Amino acid sequence: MANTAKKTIIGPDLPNIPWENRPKGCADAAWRSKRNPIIPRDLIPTSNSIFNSAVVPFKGEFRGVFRCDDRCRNMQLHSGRSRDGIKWEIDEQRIRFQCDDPEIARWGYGYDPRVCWIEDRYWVTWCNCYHGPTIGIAYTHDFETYHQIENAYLPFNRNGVLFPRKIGGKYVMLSRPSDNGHTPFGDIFLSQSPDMIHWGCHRFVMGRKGGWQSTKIGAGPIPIETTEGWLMIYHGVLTSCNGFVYSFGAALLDIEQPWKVLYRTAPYIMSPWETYECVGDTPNVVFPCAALTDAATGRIAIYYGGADTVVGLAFAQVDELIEFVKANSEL
Ligand code: BMA
Repeated sequence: MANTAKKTIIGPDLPNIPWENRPKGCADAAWRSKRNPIIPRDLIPTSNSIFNSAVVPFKGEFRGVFRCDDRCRNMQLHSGRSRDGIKWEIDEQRIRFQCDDPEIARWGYGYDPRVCWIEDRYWVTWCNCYHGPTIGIAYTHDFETYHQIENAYLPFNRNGVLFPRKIGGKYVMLSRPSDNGHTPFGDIFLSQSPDMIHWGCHRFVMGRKGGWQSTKIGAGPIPIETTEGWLMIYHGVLTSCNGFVYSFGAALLDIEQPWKVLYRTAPYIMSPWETYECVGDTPNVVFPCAALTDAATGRIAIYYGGADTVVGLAFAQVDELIEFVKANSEL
C-alpha cells in the first residue's frame, strides 16, 4: 500500500534502515538498540577502541568511516562496510588518503569522522592534525579511494559537520573553534564555501547553556532536512567533579539561514546511563557522529560512540523528536 502520510524528512527513503520499535514503557525521545554495543572495541585485531564513527547508505548496503584508536593509542580512520548497518566489517589497514600536496598529505592523526553525500560524492570531514586539531576534508566515490583536499580552517577546530546540500549556492559547514587540549569551552559556528576549499562568511549558531551543555557543545550527525527546519543533533558537555560528561540533545535551525536557531532542547535526549557508556577509556560519554533516515516512515537511526570505546545505536521517530525539541525548547 502506498504511504500517503505527510513526510517530515525531506530526503530519500531507506527501507532497510536498521530499526527497533520503542520498548514498552519507554517514554524517551530516543531509545537504545537492544544489540548495543553494535561494534565492540576489538572488532579488528589492532584496535584498542572503535567509537565516534560515521555511516551512510551505499548501493543498497552501508559504508562508513570509523575511528579506530590502535594499540599504540594512535587515532586512525578506517573504512568499513555492512549489509544491514548492524554487523560491520572494518578494514584492518587505516585509510591512506590520496593527496597531491605533501604539506596537506602529512598524516598525524584523524578522529571523529562525519560522512556526507552531496551531489555526486561522499565527503568526509574529521578532526585532522595540522599543527594541532583542525578540520580535514576528503571525498570518496567508493569508500576505497579517498582524495584529501585542503584543511577547512586554521587550527584549532573540531566537529566539522557538512550540510547535505548547498544552501544559498554555497557549501555550508558547522564547526567548533577551540584550543589544543581537552578544550574547556566551545560554541557552534557555521562557515560557507563556494568550492569546499575556501571557507568564510562565518556565523555564530549557538553557544553553551545550563547543565548538560554548560562546558562546550558540538554538532553531531549531518543535519537532517525536515519540513520544520534542519534537525541538528549535537553533543553537550558538563564538567562534573569527576570530569567531563558528554550527552546529546537537538535543535531546529532555519532552512535558508541555518545559523538561526528556532528551537533547542533544554533537557538532554540521551546521556550516559548504560554500562558501555559509563565505563570505558573515557567514562560517561555518548558522542553521536551519524544518523540514517527513512523519509517514508520518519525513522532515524543514530550512531554514537560509548565511553570512547565502542559504537552504539539509538532510534527515534522524527515527529516525536521534533515535538520533544519544540516542547522542551529554551533559546
Ligand atoms: C572530545 C573528542 C572526542 C571524545 C570526547 C570525550 O574532545 O576527543 O573524540 O569522544 O572528547 O573524550
